[in-house]
Amino acid sequence: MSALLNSIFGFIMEATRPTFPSITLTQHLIEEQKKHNNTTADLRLLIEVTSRACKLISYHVRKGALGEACGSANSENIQGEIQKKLDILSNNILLEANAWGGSLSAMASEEMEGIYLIPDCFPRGNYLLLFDPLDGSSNIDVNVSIGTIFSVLRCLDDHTPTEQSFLQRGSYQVAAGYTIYGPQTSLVLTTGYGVHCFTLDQEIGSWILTHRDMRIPCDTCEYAINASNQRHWHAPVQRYINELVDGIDSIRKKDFNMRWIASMVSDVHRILHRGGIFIYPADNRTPNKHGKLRLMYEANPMAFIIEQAGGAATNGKKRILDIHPKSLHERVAVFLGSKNEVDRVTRYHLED
Ligand code: AHM
Ligand code: MG
Repeated sequence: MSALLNSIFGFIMEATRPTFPSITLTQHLIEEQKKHNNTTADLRLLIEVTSRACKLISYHVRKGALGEACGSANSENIQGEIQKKLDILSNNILLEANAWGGSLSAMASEEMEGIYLIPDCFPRGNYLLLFDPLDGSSNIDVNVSIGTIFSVLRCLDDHTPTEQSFLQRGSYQVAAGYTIYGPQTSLVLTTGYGVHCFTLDQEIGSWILTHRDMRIPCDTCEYAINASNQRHWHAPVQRYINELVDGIDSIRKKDFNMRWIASMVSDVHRILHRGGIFIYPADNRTPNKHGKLRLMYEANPMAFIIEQAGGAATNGKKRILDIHPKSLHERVAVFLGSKNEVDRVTRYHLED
């Protein structure tokens, strides 16, 4: 009888066992610290607090039209873009969550013109945090995946940090990540030792490691670009995309597929999972001639993640992570994803 009970119990245990070991974000960060000595307690706290804030943003995103935060805020950010209520709410959630922890000195965001100094009533720490609180926010009201992108730098100033303290090359980032609010809520993170993806277990409220050491294949048959801007593109982009469109009839000798979600986190997330190239080029328009995306809190964190996963990221001519920023909200052309494709389109620019 007890043998029978044992085997029934064993069967139930086996049937209900998760198919992946449940490593939480906290465990993962502690293990990284043990292995690489790169994730100080302050950095861990900062990543945990930021990812906890993202759970709250995820909650508001999921509420959609049932919540209070849908629709336009009837205001513009520093880039002259119309802000959604959720842009502002997400920005405030990240500011409030990160103000008191003691690991940060200042923050900067797509939604704020200047930097945000940690108020005097809280301790100041050794790191700087940059974020795009809700990237792809034009998609909010139509229920398409959007996300939060963040980048962590060391604060090298002994004194009160200024905008200048943030203007460090992307290669100096100590951590970068994004969360994607889609059918699943996921957090993708690098601290310089590979790229790992955590899925939010909604029932228990924890980030669980679900994809360790993500790798981007060097070759791909998928590209992502807003093709409606074609008439504005520069010659190297025209040349590259024309070849992809002509597919098997071009020198590429294979057909390509196009995907454009108009939400960078979603396009990058797909590329991390199955390869591809994402392009937002500079073009002939003013004021967009330097590209649309922002270097410090969009291109840099994504470039760090992509490179850590074996891909490449350039502005068409040089590595994004080597660009020395001149201002907080600087824009940059972006070519990132599968290495062989990024190398090719970069070569086309250098040959031009
Ligand atoms: P945002 O930060 O104001 O949301 O803008 C960035 C977004 C990216 O997520 C996306 O790749 C791009 O803008 C889409 O641009 P377009 O509207 O030209 O398709
Ligand atoms: Mg954005």
